[in-house]
Parts: sequence; C-alpha cells; structure tokens
Amino acid sequence: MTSDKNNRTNNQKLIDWVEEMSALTKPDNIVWCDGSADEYDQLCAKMVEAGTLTPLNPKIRPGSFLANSDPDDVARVEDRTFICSKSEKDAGPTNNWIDPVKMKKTMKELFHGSMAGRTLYIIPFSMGPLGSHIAHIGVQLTDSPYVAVSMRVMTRMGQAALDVLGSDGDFVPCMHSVGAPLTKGKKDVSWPNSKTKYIVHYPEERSIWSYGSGYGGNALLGKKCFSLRIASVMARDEGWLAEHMLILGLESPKGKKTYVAAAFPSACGKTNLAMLIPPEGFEGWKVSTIGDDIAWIKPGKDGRLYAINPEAGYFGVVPGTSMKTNPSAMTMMKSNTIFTNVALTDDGDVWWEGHDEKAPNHLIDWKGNDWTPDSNELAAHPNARFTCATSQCPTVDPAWDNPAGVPISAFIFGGRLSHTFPLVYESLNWDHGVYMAATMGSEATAAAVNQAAIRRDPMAMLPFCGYNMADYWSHWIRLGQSLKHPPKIFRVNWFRKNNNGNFTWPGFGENMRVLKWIFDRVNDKKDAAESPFGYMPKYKDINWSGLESFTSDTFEEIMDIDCEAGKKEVEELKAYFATFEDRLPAEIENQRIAFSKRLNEAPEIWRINS
Ligand code: O2Y
Ligand code: MN
Repeated sequence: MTSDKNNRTNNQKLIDWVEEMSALTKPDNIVWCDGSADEYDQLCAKMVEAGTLTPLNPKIRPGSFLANSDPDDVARVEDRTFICSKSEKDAGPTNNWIDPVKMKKTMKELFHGSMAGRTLYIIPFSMGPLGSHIAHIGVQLTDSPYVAVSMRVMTRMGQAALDVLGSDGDFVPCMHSVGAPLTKGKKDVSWPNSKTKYIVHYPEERSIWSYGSGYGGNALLGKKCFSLRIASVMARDEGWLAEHMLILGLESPKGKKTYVAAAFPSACGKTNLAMLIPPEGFEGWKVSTIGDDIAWIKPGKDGRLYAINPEAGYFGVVPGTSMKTNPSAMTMMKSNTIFTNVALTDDGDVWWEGHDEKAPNHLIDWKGNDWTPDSNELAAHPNARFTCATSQCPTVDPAWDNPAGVPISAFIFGGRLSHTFPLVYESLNWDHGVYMAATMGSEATAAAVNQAAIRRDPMAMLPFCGYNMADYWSHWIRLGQSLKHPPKIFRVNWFRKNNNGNFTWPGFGENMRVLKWIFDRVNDKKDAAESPFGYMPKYKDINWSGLESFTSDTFEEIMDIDCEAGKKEVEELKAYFATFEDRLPAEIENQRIAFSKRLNEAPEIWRINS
C-alpha cells in the first residue's frame, strides 16, 4: 500500500479514521484529494483509459464526458436505504430500520478488503460556502474515481475544506465502496459495483456507510445522505431545517428582491422551476437561482430564516430537458459537463429523449448498443443525469455563494395531483402551512386516473428524512412558532386535469404568474379569497398579460374546490396519521379537524369566481 501527502491535515480524528478504514478496506493506494483542476483532469484521463468515461467532441462539448453505468446501477435504491437509529421508533414508519449494532457488523464484513486492488480517495468537502456558519464539513472515503470527480463538481472539495476543518473541527464521516475488489491479474470493468447494496445512516453517530453502488445519490454522499438524511437530524437537534428544496430569487422591475424555497417530490421539475425564464408579460422581472435541490435554513438574529444551497453543482435529470422546458440548463451543459447514461451521437455529442433535435439516424444507446429511431429501447435512461458546476448556470443568483445565506420569505410545496387541489393556495397560519406540507403527495404515475390514491411525500422528504417523520413535523411546528417573521407557506399544483383528462395549466415559464402572486402576498398586497383550503387568488389577482387565452372560465377549472372530494381527503388522512401513533403532533390532527369543519360549512362546490 502506498500513501501520499498525508500531512495535509493535523486533524487527529480524521487521521485516525482514515487509518482505521484503510486497514479495514485494504486499498493498494491512498490519495488525499486536493480539489485542483490538475487532479480532476488526471482522474478523468485515468477513467477514459479504463473505459468509464468517453470524451465528447471538444468542438461541440468542450471539457465534457459521457459515463455509462452498469444497467443494474442506475438510480437511488430506496429499498436498500436504512436509517439505523438506536430505537426503531426514532426511524419511524416511513424508513427502513435495522439495529445499528447488527448493521455495523454487516457493514464491517462487507467493507473488509473491499478496496483491494483499488485506490482509496480521501475527499474532504464543505457542504455550503467555505466557512459559512450554516455550512458543515464532511469527508468521503471512496474507491470510485467517478465519485471523486463528481464530488469536486458538486461540493467545495479538497484542501480548502481541510483548512476550514482545522485541527479540531468536526466532520461527518462518509464511507463508500463500490464493493468490487480487484484480485491480482483480473481485468477491471468500466463500472464496478456489487449486486449487494446498502446505503446506511447512523443518525446518533452522524455517519454514513454506503456499499455496492457507484451511482448518484447512493454514492455522492454529500447529497441526499449527508445534506438531507444526516443533516435533518443535526437540524432537529440544533434548531434549523435541512430541506429537499430549490431556492430562487424573484426580482421585480422596481428592484425589489424576494427569495422563496420550494419542495417538490423527485422528478417533478424542480430544476426547471429553479431556472425559470419569465414569459411574455413579465418584462423587467428576473428569476435567479441559488439551488435546485437542497436548502439548509437557519434562523437569523432578526427572526427571519436564512438559506444556503449546500451544493456547488447540479446533478440534474437530462431526458425531457430542452430549450422549451429549460433553456438555462441547456446552456449550462454546453461545456465542462459529465453526462451519465445518455446516448452518444456519431459526431461525439450526446442525445436524449425530449431533446430539441429529433433523434439522429444512428446512436450508441446508454447501454452501449447501436440504436436507430426504429429501436424499441430508449436511447437514454430515464434517470440519465448531467453533472455540472453551479458557476455555469446562466441564471445563477449573485448571492449563491454568500456565507450569510439569503432571507426566505415563502415556502412553496407542490405535488402531482390531477384533481381536487387548486393551482395555488396559501396557508391560514404557520401550523396550517405545516399541515399542508405534511400531507402533500402525488398520484402514482401508472394510476394517474381520476381519484387515484395519493402517495404521501411530506415536504418531499419521504425518502430523505433521517428520523421519525412525525417528529419532523413537530420540529417544523416548534421552529415556526419560535420565529418573529416566519415565511408564508403555499401549496401549488401544476398538474390538475380537466374533464377531458388534459392538463389545464401550461406550466414551465408560465408558472411565473403564480410566483408573482406569491411575491405580491409576501410583499403585503392583500388581494385573496378565503376558501376551505386557504387563501387563493381570484382571476383578477393574477397577471395574464401574454396569456390572455387563459380565460376566467379555464381558471375556474383549476381553482374551484369540490368539497366532497376534500372530505374524502380528510378521511384518507385520518388513516395515514394513525400510522404515526403517539408521535403525531396534536397540532397536525387539530388542523385536520379544522379543515374538515371548513369543508362541512362550505357549499358542495366552492367557486373562486362567486
Ligand atoms: O438516482 C439518483 O441517484 C438521482 S436522485 C436525485 C438527483 C438529483 C436531485 N434529486 C434527486 C432526487 O431523487 O430527489
Ligand atoms: Mn432531489
């Protein structure tokens, strides 16, 4: 075993941990990553040689690569993700739990010798601007060079993070192995991984052990594992919020700037909303991007909440991205981008379903096979991704790297619901807003027909909350009640369908019209109607300039409330809440009862225009 430059830090906890983990995993080499451009280039060159990366045509996509993963390693593995708190009840009914002592034994057996024949990369990183009081340090150990280069894009990685850590700073240890030891003389594969996969979190210890996968959220441990599952526990204990939220800035033509944070379930277009381009009718308005996936939010001395995006890059879904759906993302990925699991064109560029250009006559698909438009297979995997630095985002907000964070004036929660739920509504108060967020969800895609059951995804945190979901609701309630200036809370639903089964709302850039009403509400314009769901805009309260074809009658289709359907929702929630037993906060059940009362007192159909 060779080891280089392990004098980069005098943090004894880190040195001891690296020693212990390298003794366990037995790598051939150890590399302390410095985060430099040279190191990145060398690792990419090594992966090109190994067949993991294909360089793209430098005339079309300078500095860019294509990676094709193993077809069995293409997404987060929720059924293999565990929250190993000491007590099962602390993980709650929505998480997989195994006793932490038992799980540690399993992990140690799996990691024993797992890096033989490979290099162990030590990756110090900061989640959040270096030195920010909202940021935290992690260190990932991994035997995957793909993870090492991805972490350089997605985090502030390398020597600068070690400098912030100092000699006695604390860090979250993130242990990762693809679980494919290389025996001497055996030829490596381009995407090593193991059929056995475990993504394990120890909330009390604040540590992560991930085994067997080299893909995305399973392997880039700063993202979902640290910034959401472990950070949500840190946030509960320390009085802040770690959320699955984009953060965007809205600036009026008069220069008034307001920041909002928004949570949507995975694959509901968060990146598109975060980079929205205002449509015709919004001349002089600007939308700017702080982040597209995760927000760390802490109370400030002035009684407001301040948010940072802990990440420094995007790991965005590619299929469906086009100049129509997200021109900013298209611009962003023109250079210096790692694409994973998209198709390769004959001239060395990339292509995916939903691209502006129609499919070329020939491609190499994401599995490495010849592909033509007649093929029955998809050219790109539906969860194909681009990895790209935030600094390349054309709509990046000037404050994206500000250690102080940005003040949050509104939280927006959305799901994918074809009926009952209006385009937008605002909570009556903080507790009601927490109830609205706790009960959000989407219809299962396959069952997206009328009145299909809702798969609840509270605050879009179902796969990401590192502790009991009901305790998490209590934490939200307590935190909001302690704030002098809590943000207002909104629910949106871009997906309501009309009687013909078609989406009524055009979405994408037109969502600006809803954001503008939210901007007005938080900036003290009071125009709204009070419905059983909450405060709602009347037709006249929305700017329709540039979308005059959207009439007041069409607006009714997505704003009127069927109170009978609302009552069914209240009943469904009774059974759902019962699964949380004695951990359910009384405030949440009280909100359900109050909602039921409002529905009972309302007409069968509550009409926005009456
Ligand atoms: O499959 C993966 O590992 C990607 S999941 C992902 C990636 C970026 C942002 N959000 C998500 C998500 O699942 O919410
Ligand atoms: Mn996400």
